[in-house]
Amino acid sequence: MADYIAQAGKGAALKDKEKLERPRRYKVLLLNDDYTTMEFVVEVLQGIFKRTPDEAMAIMLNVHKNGMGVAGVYVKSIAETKVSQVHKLAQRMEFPLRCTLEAE
Ligand code: TYC
Repeated sequence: MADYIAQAGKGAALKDKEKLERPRRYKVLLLNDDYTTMEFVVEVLQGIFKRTPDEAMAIMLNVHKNGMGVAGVYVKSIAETKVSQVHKLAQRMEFPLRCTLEAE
């Protein structure tokens, strides 16, 4: 086979492989503080992260005890949107709740 055809074949194979790679996932972490109410955190976990009431309670208590915990894992754009939604809602309610992203 001509060299240029073999090269083109390799190039195409590489690009296809890249396209098939699983997109990177990001953990959305909730941080504990002394002022945000437990009730608000549970509401955030249900409303924004679509957790069941039981899951939301367990995640909130884990953050309360250990200082930090995972609210959910998403592709980057969704994770960034969730962080911004949490901050907007917390700001509106005047709670200092913080949340951040961490690559998985
Ligand atoms: N520590 C808070 C309290 O005792 C509750 C809380 C839990 C706050 C989780 C933030 O991410 C958080 N009221």
